[in-house]
Amino acid sequence: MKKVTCTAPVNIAVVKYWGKRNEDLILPINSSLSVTLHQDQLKTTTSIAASRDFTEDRIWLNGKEDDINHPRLQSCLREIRRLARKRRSSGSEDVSGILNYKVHICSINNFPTAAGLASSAAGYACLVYSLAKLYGVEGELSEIARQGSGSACRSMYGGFVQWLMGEREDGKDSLAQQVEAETHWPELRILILVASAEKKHVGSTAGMQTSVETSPLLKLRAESVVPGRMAEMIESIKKKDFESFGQLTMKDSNQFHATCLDTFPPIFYLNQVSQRIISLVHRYNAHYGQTKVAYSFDAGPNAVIFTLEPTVNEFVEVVKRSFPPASNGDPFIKGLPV
Ligand code: 2P0
Repeated sequence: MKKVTCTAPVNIAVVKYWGKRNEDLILPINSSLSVTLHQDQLKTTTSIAASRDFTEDRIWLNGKEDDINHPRLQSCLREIRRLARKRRSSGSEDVSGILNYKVHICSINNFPTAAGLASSAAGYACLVYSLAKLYGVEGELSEIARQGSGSACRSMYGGFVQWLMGEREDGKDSLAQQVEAETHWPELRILILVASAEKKHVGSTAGMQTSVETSPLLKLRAESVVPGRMAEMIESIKKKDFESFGQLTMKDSNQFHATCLDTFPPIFYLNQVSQRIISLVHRYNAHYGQTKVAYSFDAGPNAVIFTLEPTVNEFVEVVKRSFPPASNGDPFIKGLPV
């Protein structure tokens, strides 16, 4: 029996991925860029055991057995095993024993999956990394993680990460790449404000498919807006220019939600609490005459707030004043250094 355990953190996109040009290989219509959280924060932990006593591959997610035959899960398993066989035939370390064994996979998130916080990104990144460790596979793995869930390829690296859309039909150049390491901008902080822990009504995979089919704004965004925005975002990160980073982050989130509204039938991810948070952030920034905090929303109503360390306590107080803790709990989760 051989066993490995690994963790992978959630990532939050500041230039959003929305839309595929190839559904099977998960090739996007635009490049995207994200910030990966620290390993000890919102993360997935996966343990994989391989044993000659196992009669079939099996998987448990948060303690409940799930379908191992899910096509995306099978893609990841198949691709890592293919690389392991290639490695074996090229005379590298002998992993022949465990390659013939079945695996049992246990994966848990340390955050509520229902809150809709990029659980598939951390989950597939962790699965692919753990499988690679089990079989002794090294090298570029983001191409495989991408085939589990698009955003997962960005969680294969820490810090600031871009996912290059690539041009090739086979997806070999659609890879994640670190832009700056996690040590680059130590003052940057992320807060997560839970506006609703309900499960989202329209999943990302189905939602982006309808957007590609029906939204002219999405096409315009992918072709004419994102290329320039990626370059500006990378520059603002390299310069640690929060004014520019924050503005680009908010504009990109807003444009993503505009494409959701432009989708037919329209998709609404933001709720009234999200809208109040947006107004609060703009009022706060207007008070100081500069961008001190920035919001970003994914395929759900929960807000991700980016700010710098000296602003955290004051902004948290402002949020608490605007959203007094309800009887069912505090809407504010925690301030996370990235
Ligand atoms: C992102 N999202 O860039 C964007 C922003 C949601 C909004 O990546 O079909 O779960 O598995 O490739 O990766 C959500 O999409 O979709 C997502 P699939 P995924 O983070």
